Amino acid sequence: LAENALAALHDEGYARAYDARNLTHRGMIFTGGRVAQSLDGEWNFCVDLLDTGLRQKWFAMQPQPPSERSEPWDYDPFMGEVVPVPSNWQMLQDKWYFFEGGSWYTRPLDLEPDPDGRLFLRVGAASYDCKVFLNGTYLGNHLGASTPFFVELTDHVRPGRNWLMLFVDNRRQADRVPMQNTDWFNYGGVYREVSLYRTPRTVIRDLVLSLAPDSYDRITARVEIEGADSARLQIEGLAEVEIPLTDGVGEIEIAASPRLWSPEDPHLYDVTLTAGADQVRDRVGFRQIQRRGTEILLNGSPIWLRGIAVHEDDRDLGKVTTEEDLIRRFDHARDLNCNFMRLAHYPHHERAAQLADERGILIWAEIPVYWAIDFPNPATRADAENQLAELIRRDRNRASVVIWSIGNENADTDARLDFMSGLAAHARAMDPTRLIAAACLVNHQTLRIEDRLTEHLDIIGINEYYGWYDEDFDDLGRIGKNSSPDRPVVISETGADADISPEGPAEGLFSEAYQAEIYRKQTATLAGLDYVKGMSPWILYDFRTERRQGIYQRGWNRKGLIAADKTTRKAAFDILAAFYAERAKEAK
Ligand code: GCB
Repeated sequence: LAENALAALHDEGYARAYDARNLTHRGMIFTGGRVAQSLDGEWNFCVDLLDTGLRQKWFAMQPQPPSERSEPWDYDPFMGEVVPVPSNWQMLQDKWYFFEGGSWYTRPLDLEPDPDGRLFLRVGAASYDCKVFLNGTYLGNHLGASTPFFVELTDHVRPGRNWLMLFVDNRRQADRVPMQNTDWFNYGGVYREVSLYRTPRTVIRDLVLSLAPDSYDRITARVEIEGADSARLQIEGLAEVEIPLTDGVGEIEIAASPRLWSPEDPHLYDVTLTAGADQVRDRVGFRQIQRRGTEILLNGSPIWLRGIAVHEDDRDLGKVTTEEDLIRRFDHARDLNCNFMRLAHYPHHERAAQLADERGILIWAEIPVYWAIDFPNPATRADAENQLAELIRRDRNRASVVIWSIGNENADTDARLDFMSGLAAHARAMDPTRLIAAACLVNHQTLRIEDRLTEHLDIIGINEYYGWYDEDFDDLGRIGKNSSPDRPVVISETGADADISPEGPAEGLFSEAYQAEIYRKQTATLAGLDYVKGMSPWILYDFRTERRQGIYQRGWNRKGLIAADKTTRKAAFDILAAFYAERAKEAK
């Protein structure tokens, strides 16, 4: 081997060069209303299990026709295999189905010189660790599979042809969020949109709008802007104000009584913010969500959450979200008579909450603090906090989003309590206008809701599978009686698998009839518990998961009310729809 190649092989410290975790929520810019240049489409692609590209610095290669090369190349970033972006590689070729590791995405960027402007790259989501290189320079890395991140390219681009490379690594690791063990498929790749944003020197980084706490006649507006002393905010038909800035930050209260957003009347206002030559837009609804004792109040009135849980998963596309898929999902929720949806177990595509805003569906949004993540590890904590901050910053103008959920089924250890109470405080500090929840624990010995985290939350989520994992269905009634929570409980999961394919059983576990019976018994029991203020059964569609390999599962969790084709409804669908119709009538 050539000397430098040998040196690279023996350099076990190579990974440290790419340790910077610098692509965080701090680099975000506000994108609403901006015109993006899409970088979706064909990218050159190569899987790289051994990190050869990082060791040999493939990102620093210069394009060269094969006939002119004097050395053999182990990889050619500039020609060869291409894949579409967005996509998950598992869905593209059989040989990549179980591939977990790093892969390289490369594409040219042809740019005009623009001395007065700034240029930002936005990656909608890349699973899980994404390192960004431009023209051979490493610009940083981002952790987290489901939140967007930005890289400012301004000082790194040259006029004409540039080369952008992303190294995307989906290896499951104990210190990640989530860790190795989950119940959903570990899709890898760049699976949401990639875009370029051009701005003037002045850049609007953030715009946050909401009703002031406890008020119906004052709106709080907070902005973060680089390169301006003031900004002009217009809320169509409601207000037009100047916001003075100190050190790039401005916060004001505006006297205004907006028409309130609600599931019955999901009214949105067109908003424009202008600072210098920069301008952004949004469509924003105004509402209050609060808790009082065991009540959840929307605009001051008690509400019962008629929900359904959903994953981002598709038989053909994996985790890639399309508008058609989202519309079908919301149509199914409407047919179930839902007013609520749990977007489990990680931040979904931002269009989900936008559609929920338009359609009047309340949203539980979540980060993947799932099961036994590495709670004592400060790096894991920093990662979780950043994913939470990225989610909040992305979606906090969505009136539909009423709950930030900070985790799911985590054992009640001291380290977990410290970690998750910290997350709850973090969420409240960033956003005092929403409720905080988590899927908490039941003590199976004492048959009570018992979890030290609950006192840090507004809503106690409970995942319970009485009649399924817990055989004695009547224990649910016992827990109901034994528990006396001082705040609202939402049954964040319940359900049973049903395999409705020809291979599925006619009765007993995994049959459609058994699932239907569980839904009958669950809804009857839960309706009688006065502190239960809603539910989001598990789950709308069957979803892919490596974990489920039983004869009726065959790689799928089959707790869907609808099969993986997203069309065929199981009997339990109508049972839940009827129950919710009844609840909706009672609420009137
Ligand atoms: C749970 C988990 C969810 C699983 C579900 C199941 O409690 O929160 O991620 O998929 O149970 O089907 O077991």
